[in-house]
Formats: sequence, C-alpha cells, structure tokens
Amino acid sequence: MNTTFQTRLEALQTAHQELVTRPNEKLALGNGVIDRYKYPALTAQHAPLFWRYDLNPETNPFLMERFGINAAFNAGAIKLNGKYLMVVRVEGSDRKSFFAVAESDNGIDNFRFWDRPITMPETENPDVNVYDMRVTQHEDGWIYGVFCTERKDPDAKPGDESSAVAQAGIARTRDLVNWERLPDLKTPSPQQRNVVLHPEFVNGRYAFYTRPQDGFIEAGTGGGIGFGLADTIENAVVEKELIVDQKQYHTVYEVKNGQGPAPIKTEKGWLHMAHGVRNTAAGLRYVLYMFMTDLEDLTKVIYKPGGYFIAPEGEERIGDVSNVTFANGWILDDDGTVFIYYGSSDTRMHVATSTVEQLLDYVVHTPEDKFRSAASVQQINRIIDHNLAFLEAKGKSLATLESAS
Ligand code: M1P
Repeated sequence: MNTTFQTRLEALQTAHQELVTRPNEKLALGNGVIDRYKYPALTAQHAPLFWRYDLNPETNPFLMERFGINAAFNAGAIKLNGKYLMVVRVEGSDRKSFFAVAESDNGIDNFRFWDRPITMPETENPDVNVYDMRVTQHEDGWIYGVFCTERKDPDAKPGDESSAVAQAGIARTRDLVNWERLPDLKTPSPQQRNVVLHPEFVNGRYAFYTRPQDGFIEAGTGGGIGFGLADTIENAVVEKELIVDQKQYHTVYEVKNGQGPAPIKTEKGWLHMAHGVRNTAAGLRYVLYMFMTDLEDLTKVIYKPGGYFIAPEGEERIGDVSNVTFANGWILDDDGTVFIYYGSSDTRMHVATSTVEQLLDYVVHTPEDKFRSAASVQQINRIIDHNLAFLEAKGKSLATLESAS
C-alpha cells in the first residue's frame, strides 16, 4: 500500500469518526417552544467512507471519491427497537435522491448511517427520483413510507428537459430494510407532493393528507393540505380531496404548503407540523408552522397559531436551495419529549426538541393570524394589557421589568 494512500485514508477515517461521534449541544435561551442544537444532526459528510471511496489501493491509487454525496436532508423519522431512526433523503452528486437510514441512541447526536442505503423496489413505471419520505407506523401493523416519486413529463415539448410529474409512491416494511412497493396513490389531481398516511383507520379506510398541485412546482388552484380516504392500501385511490388547510394571501403559506410528518395524537386533538412557502425578491422562503385538527373530524382545524414555528436561522439559511426549513419527521418519546427533525436549505438535517405539553401550549395559546397589520398590533396590545394587569396586582410596573437584572 503506498504511503500517500494510507496517510489520506487515515486522515479521512479520523475526520469521519470525529464528525459522527461529536456530541451535540443544546443552545441556550430557546424561545420556550423548542430547543435548537449547535450542530446539524446529519450531513452529507456523515455518509460512510465505504459508500464513497473504493478502498483498494490497486483500483483507486489516488483514493479518489468514486461516488459523491451532495446532501442529506428532509428525513422521515421513527423510533424502532429503542433506536431513533431517520429515513434520510440522501442526494448524490448526480442529483438523484435515495433513502438511507441513520440511527442514534439518543435522538440528538451520534447518528450513523446503516451500512447500505435502502433498496426501494420500483413500479412498472420506474421512478427517476424519489424523496421526502413520511414514515407512518399504521394501526394495521405495517410501517409505511409515502414519498414523492418524480418522472419526466411524458407531454414535455421536445427540448424541454425540466418538466416533471410528481406523484406519491407507497411502500411498506416491518424493519426499514425489506420494502414492499405498492402502486402509487391515485387522486383526482394532476400532480401530488407531500402526501402523508394518517396512522389510524378512518371509518375502516386509509386516510391520506395530500397536496394537490397543478404543475411540478406550482400548487396552482389545487393549493392547500388536502385530505382523502382510500378503501385499500394495496391499490390506493382517493376519489375526493377536501382541502383542510389552504394557502392564503399574505401569510407564511401564501404560495403553497404541505403536511410534514404524520400528525401526533394528543388529548386535545391531532397535532400537525407543516411547511409553508411565501415568495420574496430573493426567491421562495420555506418555514414550518403548526396546527391542530379535531380528534373526531380530521378535516376540522381547531387551533392554528399565526406565523411560523421554525424558520431558517444562521447557517440553516444557506444551501443548495437557500432559505428553506422543511420537516417530514418527528418522534414522540414515551416521556413526552418530541424530537423534531428538519432539513435546512435542501442540504442537511437538524434536530430540535420540545414536549407534547409545550407544543400543546404553543398551539392552543399562540394568537391566530388575523391577516391584517392592525390586528397584529391589537394582539400585542392585548399581551401588554395582560402584563400590566399582572404587574399592577404585584405592585410593579413595566419600568421595574426593564431594569430587572
Ligand atoms: O426546495 C424546497 C422544497 O421543495 C419541495 O417542496 P414543495 O413541494 O412544498 O415545494 C420539495 O422538493 C422539498 O423536498 C424541498 O425541500
């Protein structure tokens, strides 16, 4: 073995080992709703060296990367056999995404990819690209992965190499290793992305959150988080989509929105995390927001805090598609901790932590968006009045608060 090869291999191994074993640190002074962490939970550089390099000096004397990994983002998540697992959208430098599982003992750090990426079976119409899997532990006993499958638009004009059709692919597994691919979801909408399977049957049927869209990028007239039922999962057909949470002028979900992971059941209702998109002079901005639906009527939104829940901060703002936070995975732990996994700027994964108790407080008590500047000022004034009454009862004033050390 030549010494350059050996020296380089050792340096690569040391750097990789340091990265995947680096402890993460909770950042001080969160906003009371979530805690963020200092380092991304997972990056392209976490990909095993043996995925990327031919480690034989005879066939790779320069120890060159043979398969580049560009990004690791938009992961589904599940806790299985005591391990916190992300089902990550890994994107190669060839621009194709695929799924791979990364595992951690504590949900915060030391995420390591399993030895092989997921071999996802294809349908008769092969996927060109697959991404953004939502993992649902369904009450029928299977773990489902619902993801976007993208293929070239068969109606694209000659020379148009960009137009694509997005649909919802469905697969199921018991162990995240062996997957059974089922036919893609059929809906009345021309295209679908951000489709999520609800974890419980609804009147004996499978329930899906959908995101009908007219084109590949534009939600168009179909904008909003939809809801529909299918009789079977083996050939899932949603005949009618009802919009549960629609896009709306001058909000953080003005251009489009989409359901995040499968909702969490709480005593007050189903807790949802979603992404909302608005346009800016610098391009689209993706943030996360929350809402709650009724336990009995899943199409009825009963609480919806105004504004965003998580928006890109610091390095999260920069990446292949900048100014994006996107979440399709969270884990509710037995003690009520919620691990929120979110991708930033289509590049890397982060974790934030909260509890069901905090998230319920946030969803129930955060003022709704009232859609006008004047109404926002009224909301601030209501908080100020509430604080003044509280301080007065204690014999204090706003000035004493400002000078508090
Ligand atoms: O690039 C931002 C996001 O764009 C798409 O989301 P949506 O369908 O809501 O526009 C997805 O491709 C997503 O993966 C990506 O993060």
